[in-house]
Amino acid sequence: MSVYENILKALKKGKIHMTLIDPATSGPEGSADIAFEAYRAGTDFIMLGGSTEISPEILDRTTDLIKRKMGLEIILFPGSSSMITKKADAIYFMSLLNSSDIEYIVGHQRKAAIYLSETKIEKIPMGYIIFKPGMTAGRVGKAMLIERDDTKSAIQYALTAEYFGMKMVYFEAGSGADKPVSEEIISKTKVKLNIPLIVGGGIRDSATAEAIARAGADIIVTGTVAEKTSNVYDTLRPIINIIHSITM
Ligand code: 1GP
Repeated sequence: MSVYENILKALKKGKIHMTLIDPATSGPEGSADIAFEAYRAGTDFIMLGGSTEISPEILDRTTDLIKRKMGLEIILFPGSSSMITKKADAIYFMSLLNSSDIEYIVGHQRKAAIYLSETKIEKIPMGYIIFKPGMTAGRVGKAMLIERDDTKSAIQYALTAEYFGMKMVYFEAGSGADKPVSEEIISKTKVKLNIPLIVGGGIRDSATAEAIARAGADIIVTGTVAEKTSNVYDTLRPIINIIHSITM
């Protein structure tokens, strides 16, 4: 089964959690440690990447170390065309739909396409949409940030992704954001959307994760919370448990 099919299969049972790990922050060994603790805590998939440039060598090493520790599938979440390792299972072939810079809509993607065609890595087309405050991803990607109450733009972009044939939509508030994307925007988008909705940025505790999942997010991503704690298992376990308990 493909990674995407595994995601859909997992979603049939309920909401899922993905752990985002940025090797630029944690280094290869630190990233592998976080991945293993997140796996023990029940995370469903590992996402690897971020907005800060990481060399393919660091990504290769990080992926090797993670795979040595456990069998969760690794999906790349690249910030640029060079942030790719063929050792990963899949890549979000993502377009930052609300960027003001064509590079982030189709430029990096074009540069990576031939290389990707020569690897076995699975490409998962995904529409990436950044909301205020946007943080580093918003700045680097030159996003025309969507206001926290601009439901109409959110739905427009999400449906555009679906009608382009993308397989997922990602609503991003930015890593380390003070608040995640609003529940109202998530719920009003979800009723119109026919592809899985990923929500990330600013989710740090189980109450927030529950609210985001109940609003309609199918996949909840956390990153910073695991990087900042000294006990990844204890921190992630309640967040993941509550997400898995929601089957709506
Ligand atoms: C960032 O959505 C992810 O791309 C995760 O955000 O680091 O705030 O959990 P956090």
